Amino acid sequence: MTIAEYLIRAIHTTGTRHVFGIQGDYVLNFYSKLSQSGLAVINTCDEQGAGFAADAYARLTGFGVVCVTYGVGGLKLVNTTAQAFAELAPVLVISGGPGLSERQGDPLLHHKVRSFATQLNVFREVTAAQAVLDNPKTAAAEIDRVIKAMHETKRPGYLELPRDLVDADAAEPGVLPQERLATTKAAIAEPLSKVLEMLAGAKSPMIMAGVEVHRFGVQQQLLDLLDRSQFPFVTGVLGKSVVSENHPQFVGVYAGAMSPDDIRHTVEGADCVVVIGPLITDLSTGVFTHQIDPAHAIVLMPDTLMVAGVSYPGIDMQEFLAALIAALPTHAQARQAIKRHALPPFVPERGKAITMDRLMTCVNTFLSDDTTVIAEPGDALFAGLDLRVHAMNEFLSCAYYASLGYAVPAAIGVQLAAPHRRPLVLEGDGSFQMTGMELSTAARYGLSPIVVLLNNGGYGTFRPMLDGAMNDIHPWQYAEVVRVIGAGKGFVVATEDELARAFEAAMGNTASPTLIEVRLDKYDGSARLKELTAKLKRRVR
Ligand SMILES: Cc1ncc(C[n+]2csc(CCOP(=O)(O)OP(=O)(O)O)c2C)c(N)n1
Ligand SMILES: [Mg+2]
Repeated sequence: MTIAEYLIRAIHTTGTRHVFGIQGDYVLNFYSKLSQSGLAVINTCDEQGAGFAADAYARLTGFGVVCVTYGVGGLKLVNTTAQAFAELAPVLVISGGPGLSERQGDPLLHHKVRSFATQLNVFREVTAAQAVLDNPKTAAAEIDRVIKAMHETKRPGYLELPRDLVDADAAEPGVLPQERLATTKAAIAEPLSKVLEMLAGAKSPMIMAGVEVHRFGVQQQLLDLLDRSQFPFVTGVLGKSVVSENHPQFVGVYAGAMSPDDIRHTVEGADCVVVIGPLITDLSTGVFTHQIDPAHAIVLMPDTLMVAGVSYPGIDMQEFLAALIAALPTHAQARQAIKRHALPPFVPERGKAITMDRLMTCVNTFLSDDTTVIAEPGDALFAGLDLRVHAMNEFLSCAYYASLGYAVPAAIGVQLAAPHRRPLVLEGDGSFQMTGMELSTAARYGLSPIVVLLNNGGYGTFRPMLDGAMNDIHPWQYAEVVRVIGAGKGFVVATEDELARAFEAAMGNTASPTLIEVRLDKYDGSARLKELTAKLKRRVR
């Protein structure tokens, strides 16, 4: 088996069926093998689009692959890979590279930067494991090592394949070291009894679920815990939709002072909070305004448990949850009334100008069991937090690293990973100008995302912080983009009734992309965004 064949087989083993990217001469031979391998190669307009698409694919399926050429392609993936690292999306970056024979004498080959190791060195910072497959004897083992590290850490990996080794024979890999040791029962017993004691004494306990519930595959355990305890629960921003938001115990998304009052009161008034898999970041807590007293908190992280401020390192989240569910007394009925935060129904008012808050109310009514919302940083994300998505993993956002340009490419990854789903992109005009051309990729592969483009004339997020011409952008005729692409439907709406009609048409168009440009006031913003920007304002000056 050649190195290329081994690598392709390894990709197949992960369950991945699509590879995103753009070729170049350093990866051309490998690309041709990829295209004959039964894996679907998805050519995006730009490498960043491929990286974001693979990231969304990985968030849904557990593994994504992006394949590019050396330097000009690879280095464009640094940002998307950094995001995948920060937000736990296992994306394998495969880069072609100059052949080993070409590297002799350190010549100035095209796409080289400082040395032939530059790209590898850059990727060391943003991946969990890396390898240059420059030795046929170890290449297969190196591929296995990188993929194993990705599965364990849920973070990206990097493989560079010199072009003259694509067809080299790969030696069979040795056996990899065994999985990390599971924690023993003894380690769990003491913290478990403390946790049970805290929960038994609590009058208003609740659960807060974070993104790691999804990444580390404990969604079913969360559901079992909810069922057993009957506690109300909220999610964090990144954890939105870790389980269905139609769950009867779901209250809403908690983000510190950036939360509606009812959600805040439920969380901050609780006398015991079980926090599972949180990423406590500035943007997800209204700049660290969350108020969960560590003395009343039980915090489960993938390999550490905190009980009332005492840390128990080395405890496996999955194992502890299983023990907790088994030991917790069953509560057939909720001990407390669930006060669920809900958006009102949307009855469009004819001729009335649209606001962000009303837009979200409208979007909410159009969500179906198959809709997957991808909300871009900016007000699209913050206003979108109160949407009630129907099923698990139906709200995607890069709410921590927060790179603009994610949403349209991510929609491609979502619909290829789950063809029955309908991606609904919520994004700003500024963001759309970064990677909106990937709608062309969606059209090429027969996908049908709906893009709701919030046109507020530029970088609205910053206007309350520091206004000026730097927040303005060139006004495009956004709905005309579908004509340039030669596929899809475009709408421009400014009033509530126009919006409702455009949405109905969009839902009916399952054959191609739909773009709805929503004209908003330059200074309009959701309540959540206003709260966040007021806090951020103090930090920018
Ligand atoms: C790649 C990238 N560049 C810059 C930023 C900084 N940034 C955050 S929000 C924002 C404005 C986004 O404008 P738009 O997409 O129109 O959304 P709005 O703020 O108007 O809701 C910018 C430039 C970023 N997060 N990511
Ligand atoms: Mg904008």
